[in-house]
Amino acid sequence: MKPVTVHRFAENPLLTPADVKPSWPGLEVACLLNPGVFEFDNKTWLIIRVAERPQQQQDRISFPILQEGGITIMDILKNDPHLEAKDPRVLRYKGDDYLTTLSHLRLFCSEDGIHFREPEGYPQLHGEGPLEAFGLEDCRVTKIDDVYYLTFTAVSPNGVGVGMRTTRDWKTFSTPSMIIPPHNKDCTLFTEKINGKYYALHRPSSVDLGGNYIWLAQSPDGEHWGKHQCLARTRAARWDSARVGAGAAPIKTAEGWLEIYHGANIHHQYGLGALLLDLHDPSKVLARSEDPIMMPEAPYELTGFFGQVVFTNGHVVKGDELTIYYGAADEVVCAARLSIAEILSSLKS
Ligand code: MAN
Repeated sequence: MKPVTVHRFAENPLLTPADVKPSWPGLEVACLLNPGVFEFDNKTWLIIRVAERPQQQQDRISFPILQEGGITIMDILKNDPHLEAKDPRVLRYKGDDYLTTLSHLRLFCSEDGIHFREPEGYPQLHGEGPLEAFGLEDCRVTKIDDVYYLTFTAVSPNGVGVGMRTTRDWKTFSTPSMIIPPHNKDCTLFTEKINGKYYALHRPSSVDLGGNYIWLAQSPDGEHWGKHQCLARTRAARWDSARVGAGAAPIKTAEGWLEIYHGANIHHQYGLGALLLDLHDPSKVLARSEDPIMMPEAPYELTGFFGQVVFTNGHVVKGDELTIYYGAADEVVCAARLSIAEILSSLKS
């Protein structure tokens, strides 16, 4: 496969946890992750996942969870025999699973797509109700007509599902609703209806049979989803052997819908590749990257809260220029520029 040139921004990382104020007294921002991206009010906006936890003491793990009326801190001694904590992102205690950080979604905007600031007067989006008690993660934004559809991972003791909110002005939002139940994430809507139907990509996880594959769904109204089809599976012994998931909304090109997706191998190394889907019937996969387009390479991608990760779920398209915004090492927000024509041509070779 012809390699694709990836121009990482010289200013990377664009935002780090030190740039962001905690949302709650007693918490600190541990990581910034995986922004959704949209254009609004002549600016580029990021909706960033801000992951927080209390300052950590040497002998214990502390993490917040949302409960009616606010935040409760769980505090567990590291030598507690009921604690299983091998992964920095998740832990198991007395048979229940928890996240080590609590994430919410925060808006940042920029005139030049490089220097971002938190504007005044826009709300933070926090988990609401029992299906969002462990927070909101990895929001995709798709604009259809004048409505922005936010699809994100809603995490709770009930599992990991796809939540949705919609907005027109980024100040008022529809009531949260879970559009696809657990276990499912990495959901993005297509930017327009196809044959009169809304389309979305999503990623169920099947534990005993099947795996972490990218699926396609249709909807009459953008909220109720059905006619599910499996589009792309993991590929044994490759860069995307363990799990695959959609990134941001597919990009409409003359050759088909171009989707930048993430793939992880068994070593939890996350890279990016592309899928090309038929314009009129996106259940037809026309091409798929043999090799990754982008793998963790830069120091800020190799080490961090969870190293060896490049993960994108937001971009800006200007002609042939694709600017992806991405989470690096699950800790900082970065950007890179790629050519759409080059990606399409890599899919042919
Ligand atoms: C999962 C999600 C992402 C995260 C990657 C890498 O896919 O939790 O948010 O970036 O893992 O840790």
